[in-house]
Amino acid sequence: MTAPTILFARADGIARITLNRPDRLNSFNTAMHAELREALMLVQADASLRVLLVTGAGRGFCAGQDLADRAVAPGGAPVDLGASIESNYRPLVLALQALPLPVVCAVNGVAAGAGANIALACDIVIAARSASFIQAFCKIGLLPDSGGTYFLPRLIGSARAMGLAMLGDKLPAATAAEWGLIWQCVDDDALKSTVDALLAQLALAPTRGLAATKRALQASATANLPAQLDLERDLQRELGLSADYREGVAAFAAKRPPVFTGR
Ligand code: T3D
Repeated sequence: MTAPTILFARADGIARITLNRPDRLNSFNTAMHAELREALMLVQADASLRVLLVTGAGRGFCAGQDLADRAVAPGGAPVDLGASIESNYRPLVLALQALPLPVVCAVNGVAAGAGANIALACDIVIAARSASFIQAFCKIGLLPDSGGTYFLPRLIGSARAMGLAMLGDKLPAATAAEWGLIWQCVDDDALKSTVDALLAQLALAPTRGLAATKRALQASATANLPAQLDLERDLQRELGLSADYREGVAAFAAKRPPVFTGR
């Protein structure tokens, strides 16, 4: 029996996905894409979940596409990479972005190629100090995919995006945090406790409000100010009817901590 390419667990409102091909630095093969897709569908359908964690097993986070599945010797039969992106990477990025709950990515080691950009598609990225981000695509004649050309310039500006994408240099986690590519870089031995505390916090947060926040911040990438103000109005109207808003205001008035249910 082959080992699962991802590990998936759910408890106390927290879903955890661990990419699980450590001997290949958790690079993506077809099976891993399929198992990941299925897990994300389960997360999407489970209303009890309040937060999702994505991380990697072993010393790496994810080294992008498994290049052992791309035996394209010069002169050999070509591979349709567009089909691979259409059926695997594009739906994965869109699924992570569309989940109506916060997605935390714990980058435990090197994140290269699509692995780096899948991390950036998550909402809050925390990396271990020994981790790094590599836009490895240019080393094999490709361009950054999985949203790399979208996320990079928005997060760190065109100059840094261009440099990373064209040179494929290893960006240490500390520099990634300094540049604003990720939320936080922590010492390796603090990664687990930091992430666990964050997950516990988000599992008790007003999930609908966070989902609306995520949606509005994503929309701002392409919206003008009037459109963004309209979206804020519409989402705030919905949140004003939520149980968590009532609880938040009641708790404030009573000078007690709120007990949010995610509804
Ligand atoms: O194809 C499509 O569908 C289109 C979409 C493409 C998306 C992409 O992601 S393209 C980019 C693919 N990824 C890469 O080009 C990165 C390749 N890997 C590396 O450059 C290096 O492995 C790292 C910089 C990530 C880490 O280096 P290092 O020195 O820490 O580790 P290593 O020794 O290179 O790797 C450890 C093992 O993992 C090694 O196997 P071995 O020698 O112990 O048997 C290595 O071959 C394997 N490995 C690492 N990355 C991949 C991989 N095996 C298959 N595919 C990989 N991407």
